Amino acid sequence: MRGPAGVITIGNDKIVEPMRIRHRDRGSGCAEKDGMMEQEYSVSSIKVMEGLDAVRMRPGMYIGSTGPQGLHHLLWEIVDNAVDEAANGFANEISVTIHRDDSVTVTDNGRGIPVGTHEKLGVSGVEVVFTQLHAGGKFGNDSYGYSGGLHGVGASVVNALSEWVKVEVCTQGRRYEMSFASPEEDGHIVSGKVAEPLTETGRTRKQGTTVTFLPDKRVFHPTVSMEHKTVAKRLRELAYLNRGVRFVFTDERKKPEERTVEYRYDGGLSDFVSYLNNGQTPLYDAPVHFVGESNGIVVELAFQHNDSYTETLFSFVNNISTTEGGMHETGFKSAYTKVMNECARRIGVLKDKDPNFEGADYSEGRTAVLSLKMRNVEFEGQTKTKLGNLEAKTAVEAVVSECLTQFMEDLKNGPVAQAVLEKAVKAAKVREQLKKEKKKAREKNKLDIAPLVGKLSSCTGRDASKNELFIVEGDSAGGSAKKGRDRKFQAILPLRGKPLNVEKQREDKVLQNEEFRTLISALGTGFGEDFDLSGLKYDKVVILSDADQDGYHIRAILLTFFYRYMKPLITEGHVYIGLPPLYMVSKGEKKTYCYDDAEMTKALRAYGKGAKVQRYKGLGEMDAEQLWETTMDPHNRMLQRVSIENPGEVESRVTVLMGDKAQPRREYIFRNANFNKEKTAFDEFADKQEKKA
Ligand code: TTJ
Repeated sequence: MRGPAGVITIGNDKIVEPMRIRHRDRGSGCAEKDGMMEQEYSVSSIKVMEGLDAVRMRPGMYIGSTGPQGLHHLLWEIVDNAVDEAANGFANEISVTIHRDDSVTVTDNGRGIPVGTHEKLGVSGVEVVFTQLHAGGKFGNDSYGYSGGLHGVGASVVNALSEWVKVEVCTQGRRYEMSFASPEEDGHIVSGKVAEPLTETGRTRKQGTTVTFLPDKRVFHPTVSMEHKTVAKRLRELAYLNRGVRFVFTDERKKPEERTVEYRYDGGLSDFVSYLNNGQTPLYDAPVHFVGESNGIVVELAFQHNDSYTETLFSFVNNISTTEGGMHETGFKSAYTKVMNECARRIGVLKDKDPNFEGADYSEGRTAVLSLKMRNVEFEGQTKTKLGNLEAKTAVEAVVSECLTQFMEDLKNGPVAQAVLEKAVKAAKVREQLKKEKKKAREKNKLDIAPLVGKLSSCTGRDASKNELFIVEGDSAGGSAKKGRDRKFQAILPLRGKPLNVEKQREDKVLQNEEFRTLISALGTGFGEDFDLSGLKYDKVVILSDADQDGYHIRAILLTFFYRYMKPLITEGHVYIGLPPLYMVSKGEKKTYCYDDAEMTKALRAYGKGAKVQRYKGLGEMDAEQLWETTMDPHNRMLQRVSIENPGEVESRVTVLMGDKAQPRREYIFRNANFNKEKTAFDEFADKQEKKA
């Protein structure tokens, strides 16, 4: 960072600087003298890349969707061009008008799209901007300090997806007009064709660009009518982000008295923060606000604390909202915490022996807006609204460190420093208190849990590496399991009814649930943060539930419980699903257990005449011997081991592997027939985890 020169203003003072942001890093930055304009940004500096039909073919690739969002995107593409002109200091008024026929007009009072002829292409700048994909000053030149990321280059995209476009440019005393249209010719649509070439239509004292377009009904569904609220909200936001620029929004569909709204905020982000804090009680009278520059990145920040406990942070990069956060937010928080801790020590709020306050202590009740202007933006994340550029973190850290330190060291800002630190002191106290209470609660629960083993039928063997715990659905199946088991190494825990679905509960509620407490105490591992695998008293924990919806649900709940509170139990491979057969086919003394319909049909055929089928609707229908034979006997049974496949991919896609000594044929049948046929508890579980992640 190049010293305090980058700082435009700081603190509670009203900002009176001109709106122009200069980019000192590049020799060929924005023009500072009007006379330089032509050299700085000539028609030939526009590079050409692609044709328009591609846009018609695949609108989604360019504007995301052909629904309402895509429709509004058209407007933002145009508005961004005007905002760029304003942000670089060449315009201070932008108006947007929605007409009754759903066409929209955007006007600025900037320099005007070039009307001269493009060197290589031999057509006017206006034509290049509206007919060449990716044309615009944003690629390969320095006429603008930054560009709006994916935005602001799409005038040609708008043309391609509009029924018609009209452009008017006023510059150097003359008015020019041009229009485009997308007519249907020979059964297919010609996108964005020149309808009337660029013509000088008179003299004028005005300056600027006016673009009117009608979104194409053949592209957008269900409507080409833009929503008042959406447009108003974005224009207001842009007004906050572009201090001093006047945005005039007219909606001709409204009653005359509601037709026009104006947004202009000379305080910029300060005003934005005040607006967000509206209805709250601020802890000091005006937002802290500064702008700085580091390494070609312009960083602007405003914040103000209120007496609530919630943090509000809005961040933007090139006027685009970064709702998923990213590097700039990371840099802001780390620098903020560092500076405030230094401040706390200097003032003596923190003594030598005290630990630092944490980021969360400072963010309570803090409303902040962070806005960056930079080049080569990389958006990441699920909705591409997370800033990925590492240099943004460095730049924000540099600017915030310097500006915030300077601000906090200034004696006249003492009240702000005091309010911020007082808030942090309280927050840290509450945090410590909560930590203690949580610890106490956990210890209390540990004690409470000890005697709760009543329902468990434990095994006699003491070798944990051989022992198995069967969690069995229902008392009657539990009874059979108790009778049928090998008590040397098999313990039975019957579950009555459905256990609590832990996903919907807080930890303390889960602990009050008797089924889970019994389970936790039976396993001997503790749970949650205190989980300790070395205490595990069973090598295998087998869930035995019916092959019906209820059974699947119980399974899903138990797995979720293990996943949330005893994850290593799953990752270390101790959790299994017991698989009881669905049918028994018998004839006289002979019998075969079948695990799906195909197997059953095959057995029936093999036995021939006189064969009988019994269908097991639930575990309860099997007697003790049958349950042992089919589901519990290690030599015969089928178990699935539960594991988490590829934790990096999704937090937890739970996969089921065939385990134990099951016969390969059965494995095959199971994997290919049984599980693929219907949505299982595992799928439900995995779905849920996926959704959560
Ligand atoms: C071009 O080179 C001379 C100085 O101005 C540059 C320019 O393109 N300025 C400009 C473009 N101002 N406003 C626009 C613009 C405004 C709207 C509403 C729509 C479009 C596509 C561009």
